[in-house]
Amino acid sequence: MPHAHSTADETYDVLVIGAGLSGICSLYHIRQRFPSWRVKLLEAGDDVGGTWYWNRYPGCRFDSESLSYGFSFDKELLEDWHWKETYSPQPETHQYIKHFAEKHNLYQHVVFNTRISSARWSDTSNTWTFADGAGKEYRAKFFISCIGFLSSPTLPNIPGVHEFTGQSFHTSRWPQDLDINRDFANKRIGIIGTGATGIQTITSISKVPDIGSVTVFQRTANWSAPLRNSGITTEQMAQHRREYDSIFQRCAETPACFVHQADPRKSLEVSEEERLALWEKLYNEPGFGKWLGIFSDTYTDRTANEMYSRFMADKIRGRVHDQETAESLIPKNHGFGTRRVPLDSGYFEAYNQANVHLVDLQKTPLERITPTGIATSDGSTHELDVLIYATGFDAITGAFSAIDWHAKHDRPLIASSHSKQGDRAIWPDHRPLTFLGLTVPAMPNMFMVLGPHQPFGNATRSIEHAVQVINDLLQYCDEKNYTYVEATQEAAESWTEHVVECSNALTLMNEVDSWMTGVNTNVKGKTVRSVARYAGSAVEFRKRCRDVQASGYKGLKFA
Ligand code: N01
Repeated sequence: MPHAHSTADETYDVLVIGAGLSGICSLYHIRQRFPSWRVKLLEAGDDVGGTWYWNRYPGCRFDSESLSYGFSFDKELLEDWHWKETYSPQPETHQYIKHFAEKHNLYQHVVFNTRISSARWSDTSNTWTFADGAGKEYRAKFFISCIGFLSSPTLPNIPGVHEFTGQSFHTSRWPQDLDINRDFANKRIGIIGTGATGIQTITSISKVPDIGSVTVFQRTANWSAPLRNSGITTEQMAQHRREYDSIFQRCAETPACFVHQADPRKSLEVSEEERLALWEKLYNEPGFGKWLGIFSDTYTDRTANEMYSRFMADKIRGRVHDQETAESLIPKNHGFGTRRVPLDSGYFEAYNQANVHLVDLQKTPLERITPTGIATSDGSTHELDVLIYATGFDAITGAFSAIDWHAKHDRPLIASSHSKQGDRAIWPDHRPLTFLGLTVPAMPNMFMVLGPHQPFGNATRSIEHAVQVINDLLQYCDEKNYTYVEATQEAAESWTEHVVECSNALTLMNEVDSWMTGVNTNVKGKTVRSVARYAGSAVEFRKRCRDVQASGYKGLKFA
């Protein structure tokens, strides 16, 4: 633990860590429900927004419907806010979160530029003490972790990453004052990574009128399909406002809280004509339907998945002129939808430009970053002026690993660079152990929003639910005068077992390495697959939370 320059002189009732949607939503509801409580929110950045604050790369936007993403409890804001696009771009979403925070006077409760580096539990006072990088301390009875599951960026684990002398940065650390139309003119841009972020970034940068060249370094080809975004006029927005109730109701009924629901039929139950008709219809519609709205067996039945993957591969062939490039862009090692599918706005067409080049790292792997570019195994060096790392995140556990945890009995949460005591870690091998994804044994008085083992999907919908469950539990503690709540080891083991069982249903997804299955070549120790999220549907998750609540919080111990 770093030396503290100052001592916590105040004990907060609740500390929230992280000012993204989760943190802002938590802060709002705690202020509403416990007006007299001392509450603070600590945030590493200099504004609210979280994901939508940090990810300012060009092209960053929702690929779930804007209308399904706002806070459903703020009816006034739903009435006022005009989503300008069906899939909102990052600046607009960031503005939405800032506006919400301003409207509810939340800024005054946030301490910005404060990155927590250590946390220590005290059994004597039943409090947590947090220290930031400068050694300033904050003490709290309860804390809510809102630190995000895709918030800890990673750079490639290859030689020379810090040797490049041109401009280089990770997409989630995009320079705020960079204007691509001005600053990228006539520049040779290199991008490593073709996940959802890489695809959005590459598409946007390739459209810069005076761009010199764009060279994409692709290790794994990624499926993608057209987003089909469009603007929302004032008249349309007025109509949409009348639909909010039914939109949120639909989200409440689907497994991942999106508006899309799988077609209950199996792929081979219908004629080829009917099958193609559904696929074509969904392909031509906006949004995730083409991932989540198709036949129910597409991600469990290998033949069904292969058929749909062939359909999608042909779509890529139709979008890319050079068929050798098209073949490099079509995934061969995983079927459509077995990794998180990005939706694009002209990604594959970008490769039809003479100044956009694809380097297929399956054929010529990266050797090293040099001061002037990237060297690949065929002996070439790709000379670059700007190098962009769209290389993703130390997902799920990364933001936790960045903190030096001293939980009950001084146990580390994760074996990490901070702590060599791997065998005592609560999450050995980066494998989470949680109760309902909301709390962790040996971490008393700690709650997580969008923590591991919660359902992921439409983030705002999951956040609202988790915040409500946590607030109910805080109220229960308050009413009973409990100052201590902790998940039992048995309850956490049983929940984690259930999470793993549910994930077994995702047969084809489980065979693929990705951030969702916990593998990351850039992070030491993340070589073994683990289960990140609750795959048993958000509907079932909410039911299980209700059951625990109704049982008087069986699985938690109080004092
Ligand atoms: O990260 P990723 P992301 N050498 O991990 C490559 C959400 N999101 O930031 O596939 C070479 O998916 C890596 O290659 P490989 C969404 O949930 C949402 O793009 O590991 N390449 C991959 O191509 C998404 O899933 C939106 O072989 C290396 C890429 O970098 C999640 O965030 C928009 C490498 C990383 O892809 C993460 O997306 C954007 C190396 N050493 C993101 N290391 C919305 O639209 C990594 N790569 C809402």
